[in-house]
Amino acid sequence: MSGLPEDALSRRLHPLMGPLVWDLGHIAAYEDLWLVHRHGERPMLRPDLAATYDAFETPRSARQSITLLDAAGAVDFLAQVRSRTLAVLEERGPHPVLHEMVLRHELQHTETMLQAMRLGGLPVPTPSAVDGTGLELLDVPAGPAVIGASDEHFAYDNERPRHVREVPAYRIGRTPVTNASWLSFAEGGGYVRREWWSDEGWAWKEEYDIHGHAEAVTGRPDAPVCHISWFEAEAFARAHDARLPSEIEWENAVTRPEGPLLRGTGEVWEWTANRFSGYPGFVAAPYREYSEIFFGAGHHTLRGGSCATPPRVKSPTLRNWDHPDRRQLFAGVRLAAEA
Ligand code: AVJ
Ligand code: FE
Repeated sequence: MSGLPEDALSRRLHPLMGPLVWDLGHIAAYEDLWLVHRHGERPMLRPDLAATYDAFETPRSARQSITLLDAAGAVDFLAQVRSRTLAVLEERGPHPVLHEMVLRHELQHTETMLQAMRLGGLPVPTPSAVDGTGLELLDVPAGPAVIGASDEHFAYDNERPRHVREVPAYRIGRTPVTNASWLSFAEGGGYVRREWWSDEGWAWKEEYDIHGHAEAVTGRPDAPVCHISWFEAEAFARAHDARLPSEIEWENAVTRPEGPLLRGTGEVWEWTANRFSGYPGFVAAPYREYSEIFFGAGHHTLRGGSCATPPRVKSPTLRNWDHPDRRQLFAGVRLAAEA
C-alpha cells in the first residue's frame, strides 16, 4: 500500500474488481464486526459503514458508484478499529477461532487487491521457476487418503470434517504447467482447435475474443503459467490427453505418509476438476456466507495458494473457489490422468 499513489487506491482498476480503498474499508469493517462487536461485545465503531463495506450488501459491481472513505480515511478507520481490537484483546484474551479468522481475512484480501492491481497494470508478484515442464506425470497408487483439516488447528468450515476417501490409482503432474508448455499449446492451435474445448469454454473464448495468453509470452519460460481461466486449463488438459486433478487427488498427493510428491506447489493456485461443495457432514461456522452460500453455484475449486498468497494462509487442506471464466486469479494448471 505504501508506495502506491492515492489515485491507485481510489480509482477503478478494472470493472470486475472494487477499488483498493473498498478492500481497506472492508478489512476494517470485518474486524469491527467480529472482534470488537462479536468477541468484545462492544458496539461497533462504525455501524454506519457496515453495509457499505459488507461484501454481499455492496457487491463488486456497486463498489465503484457509491461514496467510500478516501485513502486516508480508510487507513484511519483501520487504525481506529485496531486500537479497539487491542483493547478487547487485553480485556478478554484471544478468541480460539475469531482472531485467526480475522487475521487471515485481511491476508486473503491482500491477494484480492493484488488481482485488482495486476488488472490495473500495477506491479505484482510473479511465480518462480519450477524444475519441469508440467507435462511429466507421476504414478500414485490406489489407497485410502485422509482428507480435510484436523480439529487441532484453525481451518475454515469447508475443510471439515476430516474424513477418509478411497482413491483409485491415478497420475498427476510433478510440477505445474510452465509458460513454455503453454506457448507450445497456443502455437499448436490451442485457441483454435474446437475439439479441445467444452461448449461453455468455447463460448467464453469467442465472446471475449481470446486468442492466446499474453503472460505466457512475456513470462519466464520455466515459471508456471499464471492467470489462466478454468476453461483454458481444461482445454490444455484435453489437448494433452489428460484432465484436471480432483481435489482429493491433489490433497492426497501433497499429504502422503512418505512425504509430498508434488513440486512447485504454492506458486500458482491450481484449478481442480471439482465444483465447490461441502464435505460429507459439513457444518457452517462461524457464518454461512463464508462458504455455504457458494456451494452448488458453479464455482470451481483451486488448491495450493500462489506467489501472491501470504504464507500464513497456505495449507494442504485450504480450498479456494471462483468462476470458471475468471482470469484475474494467480491461477495455473497441473495435469492429471487415469493410471
Ligand atoms: C476464499 C478467496 C474465495 O475472496 O471471496 C474474503 C475469501 N471471504 N472475504 C473471497 C474471503 C471473505 C474468499 N475466497
Ligand atoms: Fe472479505
